[in-house]
Amino acid sequence: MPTLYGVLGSPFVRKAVVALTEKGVPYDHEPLAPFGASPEYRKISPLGKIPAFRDGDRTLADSSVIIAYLERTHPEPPLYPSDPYDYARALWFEEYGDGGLAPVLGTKIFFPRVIAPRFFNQQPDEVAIEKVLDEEVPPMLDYLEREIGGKQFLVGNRFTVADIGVATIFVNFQFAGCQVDPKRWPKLAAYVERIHNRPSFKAVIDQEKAIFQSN
Ligand SMILES: N[C@@H](CCC(=O)N[C@@H](CS)C(=O)NCC(=O)O)C(=O)O
Repeated sequence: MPTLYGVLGSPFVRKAVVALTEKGVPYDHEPLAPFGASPEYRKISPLGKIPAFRDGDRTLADSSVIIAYLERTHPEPPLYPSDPYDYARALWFEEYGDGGLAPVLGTKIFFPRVIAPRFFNQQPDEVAIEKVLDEEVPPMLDYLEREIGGKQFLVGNRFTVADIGVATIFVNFQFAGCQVDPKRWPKLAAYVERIHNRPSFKAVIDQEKAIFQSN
């Protein structure tokens, strides 16, 4: 059975968990914490980041890479569109989640509010966080509101890696006590709720709630 390395709570570990669940792949979970990765772990994940993945003697790092591998080893149900443009757009939204949303909603809001007090004994700078919420977050939510429009999914009328990559960050946003204001961004708010209610997302979110919403 393959092994997924990385603690729950990470938006990137969650991406891999959702993909594994959607594809019905059984796996062992090694809840390895990030930061201060051992030399042994760096052999699998050279940047020391989570998630990483082991499948027999094959090892991989990076959530996007892991999902791309799973798509080839377990093609059903597909998580990437077959149309070339839709395929590229799905990759774009995954990248928008990883490289656009995560550094803001994850690193600047979830990390200082949830992880730093809990694990590093540091209190959040709420003034800085409110500034991020006022200035950096709204243009991102405006963009996604426009992109979702009247659609159920971001790309190609079905659940894809685009939805995994974008919706995962909003789990951390919510654990940080934030929400997508349904009055200002009604389509995005409904979309996030819909994707988070899929069985694959819901199962991992329920496990994470037990960690992050307990005292
Ligand atoms: N592009 C990577 C990002 C992974 C990542 O940044 N993971 C964070 C935890 S959420 C991490 O391991 N940080 C530890 C570090 O940067 O040393 C992916 O998609 O897997």
